[in-house]
Amino acid sequence: MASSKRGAFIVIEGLDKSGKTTQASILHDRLQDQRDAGATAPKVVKLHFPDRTTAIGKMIEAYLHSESELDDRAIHLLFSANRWELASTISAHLAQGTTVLADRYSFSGIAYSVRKGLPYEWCRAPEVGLPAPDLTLFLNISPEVAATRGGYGLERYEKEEVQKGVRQVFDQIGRAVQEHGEKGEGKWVEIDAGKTKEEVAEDVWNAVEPLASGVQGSISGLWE
Ligand code: DGP
Repeated sequence: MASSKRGAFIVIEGLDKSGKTTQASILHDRLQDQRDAGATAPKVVKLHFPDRTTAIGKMIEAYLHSESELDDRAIHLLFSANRWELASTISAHLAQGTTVLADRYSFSGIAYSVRKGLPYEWCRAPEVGLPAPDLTLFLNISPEVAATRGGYGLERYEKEEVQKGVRQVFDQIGRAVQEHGEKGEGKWVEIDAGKTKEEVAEDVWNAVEPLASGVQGSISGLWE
């Protein structure tokens, strides 16, 4: 890896049951294999948001399990704070040349809360300035197909009508990111997540490979 390169920040987004966690794991292993092969490939770390291990993450988990009720704005800010808790860790990894994979990020934050009726700009505001992804892979699946994948669990948002609304907001975010270009938001690539696991993994890899050895330039703040 050239010393001027920093690590790439890659985000995987999508509805519940779109295969994000599976694909993040396959991608992580593939990047790790590259490194194990002795090449000068970057280190790689994988994160999942919400990170349920922190004090804030535990409050989020209680909410998702319907063990607590919170005002829509309060839970929105907790999800955002949960990302801010890890912001400096993400930036440090990237600066050290480590590739960072995140299973969900700010786009989920906006999509799930706008679906509840909160204003888009209000939802976006607390995300501004977080480390900006270089690439967001949106695993695109219809809410109907997602609902057939092993069924939903018991968590708060795992209902087809909720997912339909979330999907609409994701579409709006994707269009906005694609229209604004890459500055401060990174690139948004839609992946057809209705294909087989192996096919999706291949499409994911094709999008990620150009960034797999690191990227040039400093880390920007999201929407800055
Ligand atoms: P997951 O651990 O990826 O299954 O996510 C748990 C649930 O939380 C899932 O239904 C999506 C939702 N979620 C993830 N991130 C956010 C966020 O930032 N805000 C809100 N409101 N919901 C989120």
